[in-house]
Amino acid sequence: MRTRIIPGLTLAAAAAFVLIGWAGPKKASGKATAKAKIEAKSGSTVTGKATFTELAQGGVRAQVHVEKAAPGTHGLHLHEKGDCSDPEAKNAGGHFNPGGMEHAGPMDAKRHAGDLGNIEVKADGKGDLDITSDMLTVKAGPNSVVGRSIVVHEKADDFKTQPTGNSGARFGCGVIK
Ligand SMILES: [Cu+2]
Ligand SMILES: [Zn+2]
Repeated sequence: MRTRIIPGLTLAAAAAFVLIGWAGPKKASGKATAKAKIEAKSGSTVTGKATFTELAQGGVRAQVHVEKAAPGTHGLHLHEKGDCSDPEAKNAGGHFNPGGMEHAGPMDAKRHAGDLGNIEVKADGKGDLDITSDMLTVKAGPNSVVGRSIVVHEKADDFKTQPTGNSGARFGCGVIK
């Protein structure tokens, strides 16, 4: 009995997933997720990836993974321009700041929309950050992450120093598409 029902349910679930996927946020916004591939800059070896997912209740979940990074704490921001072509990622511009706020930490109500805080890199050179932001969207609009860049820094973000958090060189950069 069970073995008969389960394949049927699985098929139904798969069909429902496809239908919801087509009729849901993807159609309304054009896109429900965006991604970035992080490349090494400024003589570093860091690589990685980031996925941005539009949440049903609003806001965006950002999942970031880095490798070959120096163990420790590294500032992580979205920068204004989706341009990582410069060897030091200078073309990425400043922190993404559509609200005209001061630089701060990711838990501060007043902050740059691009202030994702810090990512912790372990002894093996790998680090992960999974964070939700109510100041970002994937869908088109002034706060959309698409067309911006994600930047991993040399040093920790102190959440205070204006306008960068004093996190040093741009060690990794990826254009968000
Ligand atoms: Cu930055
Ligand atoms: Zn900032």
